Amino acid sequence: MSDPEAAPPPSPSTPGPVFDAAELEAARVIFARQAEFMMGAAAMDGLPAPDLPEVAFAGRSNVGKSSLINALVSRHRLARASTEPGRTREVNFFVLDERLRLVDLPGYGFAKVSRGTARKFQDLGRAYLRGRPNLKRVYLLIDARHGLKPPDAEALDALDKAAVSYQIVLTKADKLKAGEARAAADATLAAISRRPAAYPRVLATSAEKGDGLPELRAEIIAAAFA
Ligand SMILES: Nc1nc2c(ncn2[C@@H]2O[C@H](COP(=O)(O)OP(=O)(O)O)[C@@H](O)[C@H]2O)c(=O)[nH]1
Ligand SMILES: [Mg+2]
Repeated sequence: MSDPEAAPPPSPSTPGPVFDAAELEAARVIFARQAEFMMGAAAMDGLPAPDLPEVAFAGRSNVGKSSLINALVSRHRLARASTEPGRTREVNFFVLDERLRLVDLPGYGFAKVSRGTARKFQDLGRAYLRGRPNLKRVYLLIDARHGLKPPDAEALDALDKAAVSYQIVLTKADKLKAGEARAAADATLAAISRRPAAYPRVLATSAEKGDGLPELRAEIIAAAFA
């Protein structure tokens, strides 16, 4: 017998077990605890000791990495957003609840810096992704309005090659209608279906409105402490 109250079938972008209320709440509580900026590193030999699990946020410049980190921890200026470019050239480490680090990677697709400088940042990002034993997952951010672009495909290739587990997160979903954001997530999931290191769930988020943040917090906790 069909139940008129039953939830609609899951969207292809959200297969598998979704988090239950207790898991979402546990993640919310951790992300409400103390979050602080630890350090920025401009070279591999400046990284902190790999003594806590880390999850890293990667994506093109302006995709919303810093805004998403701020929104996850409900702090407006923890990871500085766009206005302070110096910081964006380093690998920035934030410690959450003294048990997990959130890592803001240099953006790729720089328009305003020289090719040589851009390469240097990207090399640092790549070196971090390849050589970090405590890196549990990378969140590759994609603007929900634009979808995967050639520079993103390069980043995905590098992640697949490094065999680092990564999950795609769509940003700025508030700029789309709900149905459009869902469709963008489904299309992105279809586009990465054959990529070996891609986690088979795509989240649509908004740092501005909070969409998808409870689920992303739960994903991060699950990945970090699995
Ligand atoms: N509407 C909207 N704008 C956002 C969102 N996240 C970031 N932005 C804007 O996008 C721009 C770049 O964000 P930023 O976090 O600095 O990107 P980053 O370069 O990847 O760190 C800023 O103007 C943000 O205000 C979002 O969820 N919704
Ligand atoms: Mg930033």
